[in-house]
Amino acid sequence: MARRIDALIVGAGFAGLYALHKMREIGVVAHAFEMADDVGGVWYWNRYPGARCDVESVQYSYSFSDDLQQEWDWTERFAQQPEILAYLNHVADRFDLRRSISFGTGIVSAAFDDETQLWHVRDDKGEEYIARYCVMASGSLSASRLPDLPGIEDFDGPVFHTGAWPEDAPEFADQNVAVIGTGSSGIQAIPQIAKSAEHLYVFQRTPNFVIPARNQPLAAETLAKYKAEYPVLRARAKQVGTLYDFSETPAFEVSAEEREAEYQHRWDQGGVNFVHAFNDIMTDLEANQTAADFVHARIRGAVDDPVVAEQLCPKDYPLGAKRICVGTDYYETYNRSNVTLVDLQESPITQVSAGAIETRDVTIPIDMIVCATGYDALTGALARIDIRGRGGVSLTDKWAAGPRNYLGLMCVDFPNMFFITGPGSPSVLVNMVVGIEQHVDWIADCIIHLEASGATSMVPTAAAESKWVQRVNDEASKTLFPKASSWYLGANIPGKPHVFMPFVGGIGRYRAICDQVAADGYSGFEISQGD
Ligand code: N01
Repeated sequence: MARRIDALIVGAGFAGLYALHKMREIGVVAHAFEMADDVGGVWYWNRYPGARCDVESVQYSYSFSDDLQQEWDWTERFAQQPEILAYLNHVADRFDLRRSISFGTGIVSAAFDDETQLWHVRDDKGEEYIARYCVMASGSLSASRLPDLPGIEDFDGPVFHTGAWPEDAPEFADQNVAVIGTGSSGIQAIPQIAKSAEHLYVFQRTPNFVIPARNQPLAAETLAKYKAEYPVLRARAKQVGTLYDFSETPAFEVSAEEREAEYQHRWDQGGVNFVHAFNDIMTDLEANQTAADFVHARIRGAVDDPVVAEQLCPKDYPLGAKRICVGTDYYETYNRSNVTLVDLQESPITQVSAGAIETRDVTIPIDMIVCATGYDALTGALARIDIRGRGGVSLTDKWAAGPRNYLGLMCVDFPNMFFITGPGSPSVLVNMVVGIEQHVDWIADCIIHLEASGATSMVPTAAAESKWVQRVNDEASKTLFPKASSWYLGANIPGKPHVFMPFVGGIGRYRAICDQVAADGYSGFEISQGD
């Protein structure tokens, strides 16, 4: 017999855990389903060497409980994966969440019953559940993607994806290792693997801009200061996401020397703060070029071989239009005698054989392949579930030409199904934890409203949805973001429609819009009352 749940939550990462806690807090019977054997979401799976967050640990953490933020001691400026995973385990224990999570259980389908206005959900063990609400906390960057390389099935060594890294870490010593991909994951893994591999070959299709992390242990006084100032810092983070030093000055309003000094200052500080040196870097191509030129000069200064340095300089897209990367000793790693950069733009991969990767010009003996090839971002995890709304309409069909929803939160024909940090919301463009808390709090208020008014379902109107989709597009087109073939646009997935998915207007504006919608009695939504 199908088990009845008020709110069914898919995923037990940052989003699923907080959603579960919040649902309990508002008195809703909730249960979460998690494919992995434990909590953590992407931080469970991304155990690759060097994995760490590029948002400062004191900010990449929950704000919903002051006791939690006071009792947890971060040890580094940018936390490593094991520390973030330990934190999420602590949260799960501290708030007694595990008893409401089914681990090792994937949700495979969810179908809305038009008559009962309830969701019928099935897991991969064939169990069925009936839920009033579905909260999709399945992750924005969780559907990992292996590259379609000819002959890869014939390779006789191990093939790993950074986003599905085995718990028993592979040994790189005496191995010729290939890393394919130079996004955030590859950039973190490459310097670590280089330290022990016999030889590391980095297969680069597109170079990325890599800003030094300047990671360091978090001094006790710094941590204490953060904790003391949390009320102010968290309130500000609700408006801006991560607390960067956002400049209000356009790049050409200062002299070339001042610009250079500002870039140098931020480069020395480390981290994504670099991108906010001037307020028009993401809107004005010429301003952007000044930042790109600065990074190119740093690359040329760091890499001994001038040919390799040029291959590492991104020149085909604006800085920041692909997710900026933050690394440690990334460029310097190419000065090691056991590291070779293979530029796939000059010589693409033609074949993988049992013990080698062949490019157009060379055959490279390889023992192990590490794919740092990214994700089917924002929609991939949802597409793996057969989701059918009113009248049996499938979410995959509805989104065939690109994701459509209202506020990034809900879709026409999919009543009572909430998406967390999905397309159409600030999502991956802001501190994910801040985005998650905003979404979950809004959803909780919405459910309180629905329950109090005896409503059975809520769904956006077609007009509100269309207007929001247009707005997301319009906001993106004012920026340089669409000028790169990035996963923001779905460009990394063959056949995926090229639509800029996140809302670029910022978390503060987004929050105000969502709050206004709620204050207006959930304007843009149709709410159905029970019989
Ligand atoms: O994935 P990516 P990622 N042959 O898609 C290449 C977050 N994150 O896992 O650009 C050869 O960015 C592809 O090349 P190209 C963060 O938001 C955060 O690194 O398509 N190459 C690219 O170089 C990040 O942005 C953290 O030409 C192929 C790479 O693989 C997001 O996750 C850490 C290929 C994929 O880069 C995703 O990052 C890690 C092929 N067939 C991740 N297919 C931190 O917090 C793909 N590529 C620091």
